[in-house]
Amino acid sequence: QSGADAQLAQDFVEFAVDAGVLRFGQFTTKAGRISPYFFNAGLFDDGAKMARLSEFYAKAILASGVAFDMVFGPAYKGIPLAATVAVELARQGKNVPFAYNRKEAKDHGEGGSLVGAPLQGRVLIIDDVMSAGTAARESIALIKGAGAIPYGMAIALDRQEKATENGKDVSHSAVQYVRDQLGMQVCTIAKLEDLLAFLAQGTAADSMRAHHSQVLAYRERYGVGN
Ligand code: OMP
Repeated sequence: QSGADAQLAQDFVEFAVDAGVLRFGQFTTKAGRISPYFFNAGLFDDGAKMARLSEFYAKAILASGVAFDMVFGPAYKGIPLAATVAVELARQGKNVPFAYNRKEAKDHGEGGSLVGAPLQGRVLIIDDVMSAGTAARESIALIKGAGAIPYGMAIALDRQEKATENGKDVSHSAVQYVRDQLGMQVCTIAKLEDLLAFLAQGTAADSMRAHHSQVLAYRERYGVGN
């Protein structure tokens, strides 16, 4: 992480905590882990927050240098993300088509489960969080099925924890799998390590520092290195 990326990550963690999107307590993740923190992107719930969120994504995407011909937002949470990130990318001089999917295939009207621009070329998937990687696998299959290339992935938070395969923990994270095994570029605004840095710093409120040891313990149990 360069200095600029680290600063962007810290600003983002602070933004997410202030917005109540990143919370501390006891949560059960999709993979069934009890987590002391949870990132709920659905709580970026007004125009100003969405505008700021899409700026973070666009900055992280453009700074990563990832190549892409279009963006794709997996239903449901990826849909507003892909739309607003496409708007922000256009504002920053890179106008690309965007598409998203429905979870339920329509049986009338235009039909099919894909909406928006045709899926073609190098597709950048825009999603919220990657934990164990289930959601990522679904999007990748969908893009390949349409004959396009799942080329990159942009996410807000990399939880840097062990992926699961057939219900079992494996030693690598979902991000590492997507990057190393599938050869895709993954660009993240912030990672678990940025959250830990935020919680450890002196300027964070005492209540935040109190969560530090719990998040650290969670990382001991489920975390992976870079
Ligand atoms: P995987 O599909 O296992 O990678 O988990 C990603 C999904 O988990 C997200 O799309 C969310 O539905 C959910 N999730 C969060 O939104 N925030 C978190 O902090 C943790 C999870 C999770 O359940 O792991």
